[in-house]
This record gives sequence, structure tokens and C-alpha cells, in this order.
Amino acid sequence: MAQPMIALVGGFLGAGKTTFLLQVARRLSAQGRRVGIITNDQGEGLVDTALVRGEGLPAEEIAGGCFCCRFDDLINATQRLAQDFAPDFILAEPVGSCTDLAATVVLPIQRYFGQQFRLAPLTILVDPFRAHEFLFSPDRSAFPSTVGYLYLQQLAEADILAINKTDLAEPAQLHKVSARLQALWPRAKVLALSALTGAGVNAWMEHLGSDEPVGQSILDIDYETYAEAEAALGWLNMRGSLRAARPFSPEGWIEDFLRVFGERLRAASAEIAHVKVQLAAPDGSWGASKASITRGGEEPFFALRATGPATSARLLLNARVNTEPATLERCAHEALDAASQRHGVAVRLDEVQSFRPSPPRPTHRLSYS
Ligand SMILES: Nc1nc2c(ncn2[C@@H]2O[C@H](COP(=O)(O)OP(=O)(O)OP(=O)(O)O)[C@@H](O)[C@H]2O)c(=O)[nH]1
Ligand SMILES: [Mg+2]
Repeated sequence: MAQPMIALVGGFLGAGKTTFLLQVARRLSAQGRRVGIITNDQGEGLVDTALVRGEGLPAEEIAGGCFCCRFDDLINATQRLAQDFAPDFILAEPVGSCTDLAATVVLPIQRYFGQQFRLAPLTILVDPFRAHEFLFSPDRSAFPSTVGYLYLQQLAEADILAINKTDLAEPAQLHKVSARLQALWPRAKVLALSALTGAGVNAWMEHLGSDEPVGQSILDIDYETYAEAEAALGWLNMRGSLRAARPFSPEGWIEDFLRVFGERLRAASAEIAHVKVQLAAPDGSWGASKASITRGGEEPFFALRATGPATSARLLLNARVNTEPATLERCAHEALDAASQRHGVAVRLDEVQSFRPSPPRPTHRLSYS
């Protein structure tokens, strides 16, 4: 059996990693290739895993820490996928606040598991709006400077820098970002694509067939600043259910929830990195509705729409925001109450995790010297 190829696709929170991996998985599946996906988070109960499984793709979730700190879990997950599904490709999404992947994941896989797996070039997805903020006006960013540092480290280690969301950005802005990326990191291949529409995705997929060098750029990174950056973000994962005496619209509930949540966060001067919420029919009858916001003031984008009518729903909320976990949780509770009152819905929460990520402690850290 041929060795499966692992493709790691990183990038900051909300850059479009999950959307991209799903787009790639659909294309590979259409070509008759077998694909597995690995999601990753500091906590549990991921919207991303639900989305991947909702598309019928085999998925493994590494929870409770990033790939670099849970390297053995990552290897176990890839081996399980390899045994159970014999995939040609394993697409893996590291946590969006993680970096130093070349030294802590790519090189260790190559060195210790090179007989079992091939590796695609390390790809970092880039949201052009976020990149513009951190590359051209970091002083005006609502995030602390440590987050700007982390962001640039993520870009600096890429073999491929893939500017995403080209369907949203103006050509002049894309050109400006692309030129700066190429000037700062001349060794990286800079691509532009839209994970949503699929434009430019085939050009990225051509790199899966080639034997290019991978993990070329090992970072010289300050782990203290990196840890501070991760800890600047509050993390909230909620899992629960909604129940109503009279039918309600899941999409309408999500719209109201995100509107109030966004207002409360803005009032607390808390900048959103990514807030995603999903409601799914417990019995599959009306499908699922899922929306995200990737910056303050942004209109929610629905990747899945469902107007029901619903009388019950499974709820998943994942929020990564530049604020105290307690503030984040309070804002979420207020928004849950407001949306639920408006739609005549009762909320039951089965699990609530809110925390700041703890300092990264990679299992391995290798370099070429
Ligand atoms: N218009 C547009 N929206 C996109 C594109 N790619 C992703 N999005 C949207 O951007 C938001 C974030 O996308 P995700 O794929 O969840 O981002 P992510 O990088 O996986 O986020 P985290 O898992 O939180 O780090 C979602 O609302 C997506 O639908 C794109 O190419 N164009
Ligand atoms: Mg994701």
C-alpha cells in the first residue's frame, strides 16, 4: 500500500482552514482518492469536527492541546485513519493559534515516521484582511503586539503561503498583500485562492503530487512571547441543546445570538478572532445551520443554512476572543438568554470550557543544524 500523504494546513484563527480542507477533500474524493481529516483544538466539542463528519468524511479530533504538544496523539490518529480507511491523503488542521509546526511536527514526522507517511509542503492560509492589519498597520490592531508576533511567525515558516478569501478582497489589496508576503519570505511559494468558491484550489493541489522540500523554514522563535500571545486569547467551547414548545428557525436563532454576542463583546472592547456556532437537528430532520464571525462588526457568514422548523437542536459554540475567559463566558450567556427569549427556546448546557491556552511545550523540536 502506498504511504498516505499528510498535508498540514495552518494559519491564524478564522483564516479558512476548515473550509479549505473540506474543499480539497471534496475535490480529491471526486477524483476517487480517499481522504481523512484531523482537527485540533485546545478544548473539546468542535464545530469543525462536526462539519467534517457532517460531510461523511472520516475524522479524528485531537483535543486539549496543539499537534506539537500532542505529537503522539497526532501520530496515533494518523495511524488509526491509515489502518481503518487506507486514505491516500490525511488533511490536518492545527489550532489557529499554533506555530513552529515545521520544527515540532513536520521534521519529527519526517525523521521518525518517514517510512509510513509522506508530507505535503507546509501550507499557511492567510486571510487578506487580517494580513493587511498585521503587515501594514499592526499599531492599529485591536490585538496585543504579542499576537502580531505570533501571526508573523506563522507566516514565516510556510512552504506555501496561500492567500484565501480572494472572492471577498479587492484585486489591489490582494496584490499588495501578496507582494509583501513574497518580499518578506522569498523562499515561500505565494498562491491566491478561495476556499469557498474553489478558485485557485487546483493550483494548490498540484503541490500534492510533487516531491518538493517540506518544512524548509525553521523558526527562530521566542517561546515566551509565543505563550503570551496564545494566553492573550480567551477560549470558550459550549455544548448543549435547545428545546422549544413551538417551532423556531435555527438560522434566526443563530443570527440573534451572534448579533447580541457581537454587541456584548464590542462593549467589553473584546476583539473577535473567530466565533462559530452550529445548531443541528438531533434526528437529522432539518439538517444543520452553522455561522461564523472572524472579526468584530463582520456580518455572520452561514456555511450551512437551515430554517427548520425546529423544536429541538444540538448546540455547539466555539469562540476565540481577545479577552478574559470570564468576560467571554458572561457575554455568551447574555447572548444565549437574549436569543432564546426571543425565539421561545430553553437552553441546556452540557459542557462549558472557558480558559486561556497554556504555554506550548512541544514533544519534539528538531532543526537542520
Ligand atoms: N468569502 C469567503 N469566506 C471564507 C472563505 N474561506 C473561509 N471563509 C469563511 O471564513 C470563516 C472562517 O472559516 P474557517 O474555515 O472556519 O476558518 P478556520 O481557519 O478553520 O478557523 P479556526 O478553526 O477557528 O482556526 C467561515 O465563515 C468561512 O465560511 C473564502 O474563501 N471566502
Ligand atoms: Mg477550523
